[in-house]
Amino acid sequence: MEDGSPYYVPIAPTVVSNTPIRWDNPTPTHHTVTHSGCVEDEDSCLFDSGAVSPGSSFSVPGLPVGRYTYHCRIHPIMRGQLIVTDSPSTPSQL
Ligand SMILES: [Cu+2]
Repeated sequence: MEDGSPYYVPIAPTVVSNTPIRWDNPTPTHHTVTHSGCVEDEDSCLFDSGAVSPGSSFSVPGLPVGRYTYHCRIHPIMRGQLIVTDSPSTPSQL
């Protein structure tokens, strides 16, 4: 996370499925990491950090293959994307 655009750095990282993912918050303000599904449809909510305080971090144990958009509940302008693939060398076309 960063104070300025694009806020979530890198903006669209690619990670391997079922590998733990961590977001660090080095900024002086609280942020959240909220999967878009948590706002659009409760049933498709895969991760929602709640407020992550300055200097702390948020982790998920791993996600299935897919493309996940997420945002900060506190700052709606903060948006990011996460791409989860089977293999880091062969990104799947989604
Ligand atoms: Cu924020």
